[in-house]
Amino acid sequence: MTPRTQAPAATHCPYCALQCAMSLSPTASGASGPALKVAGRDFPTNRGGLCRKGWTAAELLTHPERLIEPLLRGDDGELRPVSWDVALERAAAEVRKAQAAHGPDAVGVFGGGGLTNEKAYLLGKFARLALGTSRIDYNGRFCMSSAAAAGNRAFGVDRGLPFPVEDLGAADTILLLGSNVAETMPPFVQHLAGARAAGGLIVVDPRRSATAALTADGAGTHLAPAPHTDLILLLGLAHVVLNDGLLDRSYLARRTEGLESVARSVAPWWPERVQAATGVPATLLRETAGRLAQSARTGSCYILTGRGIEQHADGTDTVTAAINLALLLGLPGSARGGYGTLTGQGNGQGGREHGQKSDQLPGYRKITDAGARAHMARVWGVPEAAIPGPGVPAVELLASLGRPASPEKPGGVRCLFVHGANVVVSAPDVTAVREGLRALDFLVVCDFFLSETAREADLVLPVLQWAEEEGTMTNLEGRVLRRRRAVDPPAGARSELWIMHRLAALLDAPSSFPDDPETVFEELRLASAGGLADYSGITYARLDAGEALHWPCPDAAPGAPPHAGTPRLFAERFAHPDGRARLVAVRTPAPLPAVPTAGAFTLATGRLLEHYQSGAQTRRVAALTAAQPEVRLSLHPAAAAQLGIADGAWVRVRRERAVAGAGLPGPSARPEPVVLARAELTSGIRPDTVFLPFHFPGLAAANRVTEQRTDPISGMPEFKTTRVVVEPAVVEPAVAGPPLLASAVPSHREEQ
Ligand SMILES: Nc1nc2c(c(=O)[nH]1)N[C@H]1C(S)=C(S)[C@@H](COP(=O)(O)OP(=O)(O)OC[C@H]3O[C@@H](n4cnc5c(=O)[nH]c(N)nc54)[C@H](O)[C@@H]3O)O[C@H]1N2
Ligand SMILES: Nc1nc2c(c(=O)[nH]1)N[C@H]1C(S)=C(S)[C@@H](COP(=O)(O)OP(=O)(O)OC[C@H]3O[C@@H](n4cnc5c(=O)[nH]c(N)nc54)[C@H](O)[C@@H]3O)O[C@H]1N2
Ligand code: SF4
Ligand SMILES: [Mo]
Repeated sequence: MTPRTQAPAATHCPYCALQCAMSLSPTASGASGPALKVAGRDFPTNRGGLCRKGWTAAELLTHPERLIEPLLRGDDGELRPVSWDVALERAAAEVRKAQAAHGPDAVGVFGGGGLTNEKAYLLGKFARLALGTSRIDYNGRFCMSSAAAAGNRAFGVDRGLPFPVEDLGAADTILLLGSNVAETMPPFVQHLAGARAAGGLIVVDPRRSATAALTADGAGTHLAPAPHTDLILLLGLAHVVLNDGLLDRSYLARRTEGLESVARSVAPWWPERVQAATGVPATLLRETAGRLAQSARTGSCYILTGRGIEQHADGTDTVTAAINLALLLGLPGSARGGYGTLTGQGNGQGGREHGQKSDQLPGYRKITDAGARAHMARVWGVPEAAIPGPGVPAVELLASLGRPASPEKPGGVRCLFVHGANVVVSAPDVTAVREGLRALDFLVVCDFFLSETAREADLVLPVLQWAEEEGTMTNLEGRVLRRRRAVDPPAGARSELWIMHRLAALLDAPSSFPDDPETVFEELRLASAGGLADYSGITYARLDAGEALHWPCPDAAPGAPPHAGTPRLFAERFAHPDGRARLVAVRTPAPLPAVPTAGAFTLATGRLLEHYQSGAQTRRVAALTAAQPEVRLSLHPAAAAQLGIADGAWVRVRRERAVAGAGLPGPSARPEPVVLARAELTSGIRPDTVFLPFHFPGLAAANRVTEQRTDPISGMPEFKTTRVVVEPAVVEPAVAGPPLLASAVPSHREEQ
């Protein structure tokens, strides 16, 4: 690793969507080569602050497990180094073979919300034009799809925060639903200071999370509904607002459609009935609605959502209910507050705009829209018919891997390219996902570490890390930022733009695939021009000059001053053709069945401060792994006592229905997978609920028990509510490596 210059590079953290600003400066050589020193940099989202993941991010640049040459699986099953020429020629040959035998859609692409805008854009183009497949989707489907669908439905556009983060400082009330920012975006907590000082931070979480704990000492209120009852809670709050006349009638008349149907739909949800369904006391519900309305009238009030209420099979409707409440209070687009969702991945916002989604073309255009197709055909210089139609969302794509054609279903993907996702840990029902990957004819994984998914690959291509590449990212407020190269990459690694450039040439692609980030961005500008997410007025030069540019930022007419970007959307109008927002009445969910047996719980999953996502990166940072070495199941002491489970004891967690014998075992009659974890007793969780972080692989993977059930509108999997049974487990300590379950169980194949 060679530092580019002695001057610090002004860049942003590689991990989450807060995109904290940092500077990287070279230091004296360490044991594994020259290292970079990380320092926080002043910026509106982080104001110089970083979390532990950010502080340690540069360690991974010189990590001994870093991939530095392409690896190809031999006939003996071993991955061995090969040259780039051999690697790429093989990949191209496998593409041709799969498509000759099974048609263009036999090749698939799985992208990621951590990719730069340039990579995300080129990956969508690569799938459609170089591979000619419709089968592309990405891990953002697991992340932002419900909030995006709800935002599009209500506002006609999906930008996570339609206002700058710093606006939250003025709030005296913030309702934070299913978000644990104290662990998932620690520097964000400073933006809650105003609301906390006013006693108005209201956190909705079935756990007393680190964020819920911020409401202590008069700073606010923690509401702990049963998991998956947020929709009812929100209907109840809307009921009180309507019933007590707390709505903003003039705003609703001027700026919205749909009040009557929403009023009808919330009428049956009076507070006592909501209390019975959610466990939140009716008095607290009335107080909360009153406080929200009071500050919407006289102060400043925001409603924010996170994955806790979004990652459900009715996540789109739940977010819609949150937006309905915000609209009833007159907040979106007003100077007195707003609604927003807290985007998760580093480029979770940009990654969902440029064509990685199965139904999307760049500029947040619909792939089924004739005008959008004609526009993209012009930009790409191809006939419109060369652009495939819509593909399928991520869970369906993964379920199709290796599937032979049948009278009911077309054949599935036989050759898959993965760019920036570790689905063997992070997708729902990982046992089925692993089976799908093994049923493929050929799997190509681009990564800089041998992630659990890369371990399954036939070909692993080593790519660049954040501090080694140029590009742009779009943060949670829709602001476009520059990622800057601070060090030279290891000799054997290549940029993904270069990989696509080379493969496109080998596949005789009909359009150009530049490998220079700025050239790709210039094309992205043209592609996005006139779309909802319009970047055409943004240039590297403007970003490098320090301009704060939030999309939409259209290119100015010749001679006119450049567009200043749009930090605040909706001030004048919403993005629907008539300018009005839509209130949408939502269906009420069927109540969860009552807990029938001892040991049955609702499993919620989520995150720990120290680990990022599948843990492919943070489990390789010594300080982070030392702080959180293994998976722990949070369990209430009263529930633990009933089951005879002590703090620190091993437990196994399995899907409830497998025990009850209802339905499963599944297609291969394999034993139902279980998760093995140590119990961590805490009174900070409801006695009917348990919690697992999803950062760990093998038997510790929470997603062994989650299911492939998805939201019908967004395709979002149900990550946050799984009915499980928890039992004490007998564990044999392994000689080396993770422990093994002594009593029966693990599934049919090696799982570590
Ligand atoms: N440390 C760390 N930070 C991260 C990430 C990471 O992996 N690690 N990932 C980034 C990404 S991609 C994302 S998407 C964000 C996610 O950020 P968050 O949305 O804050 O993260 P989660 O922990 O998934 O879920 C938040 C909370 O939802 C609660 N919850 C679970 N089920 C329910 C429910 O039914 N109702 C309600 N009201 N709450 C529920 C959980 O108890 C949890 O405290 O974080 C980003 N930042
Ligand atoms: N049970 C449960 N499951 C969940 C969630 C949950 O709350 N509960 N949350 C879901 C959410 S919100 C998300 S976002 C997903 C995320 O889940 P994943 O997609 O698994 O996320 P990461 O662990 O970030 O995986 C990214 C992989 O790509 C690599 N990588 C990083 N940057 C790049 C790059 O620029 N190019 C390439 N080629 N590779 C790169 C990393 O080394 C890593 O191996 O997990 C989802 N899964
Ligand atoms: S909060 Fe997110 S962006 Fe900021 S340092 Fe931590 S991981 Fe990085
Ligand atoms: Mo996410």
